[in-house]
Amino acid sequence: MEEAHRASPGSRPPDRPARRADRRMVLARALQGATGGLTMRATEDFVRYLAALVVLWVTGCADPPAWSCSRSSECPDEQFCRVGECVPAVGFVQQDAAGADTADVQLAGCERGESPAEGELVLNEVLVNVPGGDSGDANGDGVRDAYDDEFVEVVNRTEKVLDITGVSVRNGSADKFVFGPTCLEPRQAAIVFGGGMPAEQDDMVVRVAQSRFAFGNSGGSVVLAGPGGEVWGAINYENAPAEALTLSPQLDGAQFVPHSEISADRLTSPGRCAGGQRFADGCE
Ligand SMILES: [Ca+2]
Ligand SMILES: [Ca+2]
Repeated sequence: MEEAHRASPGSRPPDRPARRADRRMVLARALQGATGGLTMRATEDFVRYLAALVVLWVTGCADPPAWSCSRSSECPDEQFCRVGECVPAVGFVQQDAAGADTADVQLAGCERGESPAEGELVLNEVLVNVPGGDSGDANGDGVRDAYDDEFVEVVNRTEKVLDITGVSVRNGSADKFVFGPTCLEPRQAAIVFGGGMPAEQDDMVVRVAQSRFAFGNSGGSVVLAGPGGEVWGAINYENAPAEALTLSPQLDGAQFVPHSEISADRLTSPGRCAGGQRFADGCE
């Protein structure tokens, strides 16, 4: 069932062989013009020889590095794709690699931000059961993936800059991501995706989990914890629907509901209000 939603690398459009034959014929004609005396048959044999050399070069000499990936389905079993590298899916890595390249990183943390008080940073949306089809491509990398597209959305619901350094996201009691030195602007969201290569966005903080979330669909809990381990937000769920669960009302509700109950035509809204607006503009 999972595989049905992934791109099949072996499938090709029906007209692909014909186009390839056309290209080969064009190349053959060009070579024939260049070599003058060769027959079309000899030229085509030469093209096949060149093609064989290319295949040998690609498979024998130019294998991409084993760690290179853009999504977890490209990694070996028991690994997942984290910011372009296949890394072990289990085991926490104490490093915010995704944050290392962002401009707001300071060694001492976010010096211009305040440490959040309880309730100022809110766990607002989680996706633990990725929908099928294009609507499941929450991280926007072009492929729906049952692990990579899981996400946790937290939002600064204050009008001040918050220092979220050391804040963690957990599956149950297991840390899956700890923020490195990070400033979160007023009414800004931070999204942690399960894997892959999510695109950077200028109005939100985007990160990738340090070990695979692997949230269970049948039940579990997602926890937001402060730097000292204090629980700031949590959702305990059973039989999660194939869509996100979001706070109702957004940002200050006491319960989580299926996303489509708030926004009928959207199953997820990572980094935005359920209706698609920026949090800075208000969700009403
Ligand atoms: Ca995706
Ligand atoms: Ca949202």
